Amino acid sequence: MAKKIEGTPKAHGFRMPGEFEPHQGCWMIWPERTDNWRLGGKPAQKAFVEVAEAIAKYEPVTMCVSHRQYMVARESLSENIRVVEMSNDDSWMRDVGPTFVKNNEGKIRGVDWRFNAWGGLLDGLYFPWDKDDMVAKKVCDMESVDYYSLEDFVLEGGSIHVDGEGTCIVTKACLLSPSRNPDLDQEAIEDMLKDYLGVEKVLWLENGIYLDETNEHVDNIIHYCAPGVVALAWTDDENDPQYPYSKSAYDYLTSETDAKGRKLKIYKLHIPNEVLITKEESEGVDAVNGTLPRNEGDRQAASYANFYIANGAVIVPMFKDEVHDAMAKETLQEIFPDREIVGIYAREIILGGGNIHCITQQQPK
Ligand code: KQY
Repeated sequence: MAKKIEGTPKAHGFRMPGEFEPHQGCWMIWPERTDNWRLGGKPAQKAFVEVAEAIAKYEPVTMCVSHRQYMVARESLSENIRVVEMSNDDSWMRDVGPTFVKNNEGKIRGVDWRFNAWGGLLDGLYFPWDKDDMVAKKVCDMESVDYYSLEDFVLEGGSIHVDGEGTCIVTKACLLSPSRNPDLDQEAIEDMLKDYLGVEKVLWLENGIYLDETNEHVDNIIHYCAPGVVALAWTDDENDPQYPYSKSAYDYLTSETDAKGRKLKIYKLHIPNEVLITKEESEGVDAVNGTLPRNEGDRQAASYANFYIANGAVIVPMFKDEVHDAMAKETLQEIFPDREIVGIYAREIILGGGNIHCITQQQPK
């Protein structure tokens, strides 16, 4: 069993590695909520299988799944994917899983943040979320990875991006939202990030992706690809509501330096054409009181920045938008010349409110 540790990762010499550093493996959770995933979760399950199989070619994958769906997941996934039973409220491992930190001797520990379903009773996306809030601890237990537990500090893994060399990027829209840590101001939140991620500098974007239901997680608008290198969701269309969000992020980042004093190299990842929920898709989702409705015509927060960096590959969402899909792959190949760029059609994942980065969590080597 893993031990709960007092103190902070920073004080103990631990830091969160960049996602581009070597992985031990990847964690995911099987989707089944019928008030979030249409048609009983079946189309989403197919997409999750494709993501898991793609990643499993490059690193070990563990799929966590409820008792109810255990056999379905086991039968749907290849033998080399480990399937373990784990209670959950939904399938966003990035947000409910542990944030792994590492020291200079290569020792790994976990950080178990408080999870409140992206906003608790104020603007959270479902209730209850107690099973989700246990996932990080259970993952650490399974791996015998000791962990820091923050009972009073709410944070999701999708709301942070690090370079592994002292810099973290976040959005004010999410981290300063009154539904996360209303008693802490920006400085106090920044101190928590420094202590628990082992960083020295926090870069604060104003916004994320337009209409992102997580209060605009940073992992949907930007991705750290290497120290000093980021990929930013972008549009040239000044009439698109995303334009001011991306422009302000670009202007801010070009005027800033990272923790090591470097200017950032910013690659633009043009967002896809609008992804709107169809009538059929809307009708496939069960209406439940207290859960965000999925209405016909609603714009989805679709972005290519929501990719996963695996050992030797980048797994990127595709939207059947010939031009922008191809541009995204080309840009990513330029950024990652030594990794294979694997596109997965991800409409069924974005219909649930997130994308490939949101449903995965890397465990560093
Ligand atoms: O994008 C994420 N990190 C999570 C999205 C949650 C959506 C729930 N409907």
